[in-house]
This record gives sequence, C-alpha cells and structure tokens, in this order.
Amino acid sequence: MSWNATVLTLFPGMFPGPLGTSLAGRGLERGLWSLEARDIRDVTTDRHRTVDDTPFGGGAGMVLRPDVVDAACAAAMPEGDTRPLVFLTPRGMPLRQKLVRELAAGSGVVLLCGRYEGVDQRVIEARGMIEVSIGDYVLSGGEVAAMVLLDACVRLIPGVMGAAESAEEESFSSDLLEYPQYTRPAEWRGRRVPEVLLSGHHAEVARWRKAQAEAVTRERRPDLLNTEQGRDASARAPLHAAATPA
Ligand code: 6GU
Repeated sequence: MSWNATVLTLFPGMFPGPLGTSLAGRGLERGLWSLEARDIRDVTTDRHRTVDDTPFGGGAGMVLRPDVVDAACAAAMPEGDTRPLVFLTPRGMPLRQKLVRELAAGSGVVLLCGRYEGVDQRVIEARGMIEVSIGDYVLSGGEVAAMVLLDACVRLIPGVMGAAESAEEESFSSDLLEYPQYTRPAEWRGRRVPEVLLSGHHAEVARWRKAQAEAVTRERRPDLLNTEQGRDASARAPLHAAATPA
C-alpha cells in the first residue's frame, strides 16, 4: 500500500524531472510512492488530437475542452478511485502545509496541469476538482506547480525522510519561520557564531531560537502571526484571505 500520484499533462516528458532525484527519487525507487504521468492528448480520437478550442465570449488564448479533460480523468481514475483530484491553477486556493499534510495522509492524488488560458469551468465543477495555486505569480503551466505539491507531500510519507524528526518541526509546522542555523568553523571571515549556541545551555539555546524565529517572522511574514499586526498584513492580502478554506 503506497502513495500514488497520477499527473494529467500535455507534457508528460517533464516528469519525474527533479522528483526522480534526491529524497523523492529514492522514495520512488524504494516503492514508497509512485508517479504516473499521463498525456491528456492520448484520450483524443480526432486526426489532429485536439485538446483545446477558442474561448466563448472571445479573448486571447485557448481553453482545454471539458470532454477531453473528463475523458483524461476517467482514464486515469479506475472505478472506486477515491484520490482527490487537484487542478493546478493560479486561480486556486493557496497551497499551505495544512493541505499538504491532508493530501500526504491519504492514498495519493490526481493532478491536472493546466496550460493555455485555462480549463472549461464545467468539468472543474462536474469532477469536484480542488483548485490549488502555489503562489501569487504566473507560471506558464501547472507542471512545475504539480512538482512543488508532490515534493511537499512526498517528504511527509513515512520512510521517505531519513532522520524523520526534521520533517514536521520546520517552518510552517510551528507557524513560524525557521531560526538561523550555524556550523563549524565557529569564526568565519571575522563572523562569530552566536555565543549562546556554543554555551551548551540547552534551555538558553531553545529560548534564543524561539526569539529568533519570532523576530524573523515579524520582519518577513507578519501575516503568519496571530497578532493585530499579523491580521492587518493578512487583510492586505485579499487573494489569500478570500481563498482560505474553512
Ligand atoms: Cl498552480 N499554475 C500556474 N500556471 N501558475 C501558477 C500556479 C499554478 N500557482 C502559481 N502560479
């Protein structure tokens, strides 16, 4: 019983890509998870293998046809496949660690990668797709976003991370950014490692790290803090606020 990812894409050759190396790649080789990239074009039946058409109402670009996307979903998901179907789109709800944890705890995911201007809204609704974005910028397609989502999930699968303690102790699990890390040498180009870290006082080290984590979070990501300042910062980001699931 492993975690199974299916990716629906017009560019199956992009996979596994970086997911075939490092931690994720070793997990793939060891059968801890699986990855199947399916070409959306393979479900077409016409001579030109057409997947898209012009948008009703006019405008630039092309839209993926609902019948083609539906057939690709049907072909990828056998009867009784309960995996969530995620559509990667800049219009989606922001990807957060909470969703990553939920997806990683299930049996896997089916990921639909958009290209062109979009996907016909009717098949998104008919298939109950979860629309997810990886941030407030525009990529040329959902494939790199799918890799980001998969990397985030796969590292939480039991056995994938070597020293498993580090996985959930990090940034976005404590809702704070990470404190800074140092290693040898204790002095480098005239820069000393903070003395407290050399002191051997574990309680003091823990206190210092917490203060550092809070300071860097206040400075860079006040929206992560449950403070008046943090709530103001969140309110300034309406895309995040509006798309946050209940
Ligand atoms: Cl999921 N897709 C695309 N094309 N652009 C994005 C994105 C997804 N998330 C942020 N930008």
